[in-house]
Amino acid sequence: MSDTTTALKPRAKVATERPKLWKVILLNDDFTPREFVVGVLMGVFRMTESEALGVMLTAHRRGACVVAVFTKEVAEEKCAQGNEAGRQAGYPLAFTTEREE
Ligand code: TYC
Repeated sequence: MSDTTTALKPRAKVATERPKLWKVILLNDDFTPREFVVGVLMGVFRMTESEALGVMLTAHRRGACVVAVFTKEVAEEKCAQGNEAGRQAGYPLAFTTEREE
């Protein structure tokens, strides 16, 4: 019989926190043309035309729509790009960010 003993190494608990994510939200308004919103969604958020149309229509009907979820920095950058595209064209198009629960 062997007298070897197997000692279990105490292992440090590894914290596995989910990285925090931020939603980019598109807000409806009464002035920005629908086609312009679709173009911004395709250009800034790399959506297909039918994806962009769906998001635009949801915002139009319900007041707001979650566009996508990113890390904080990327969400803020995309949000700023979308707002800037509207501003440059003279429309009140508005995106905002919100931390995901
Ligand atoms: N409500 C706008 C219109 O009727 C279109 C629109 C949709 C504007 C979604 C913004 O986030 C928006 N021209």
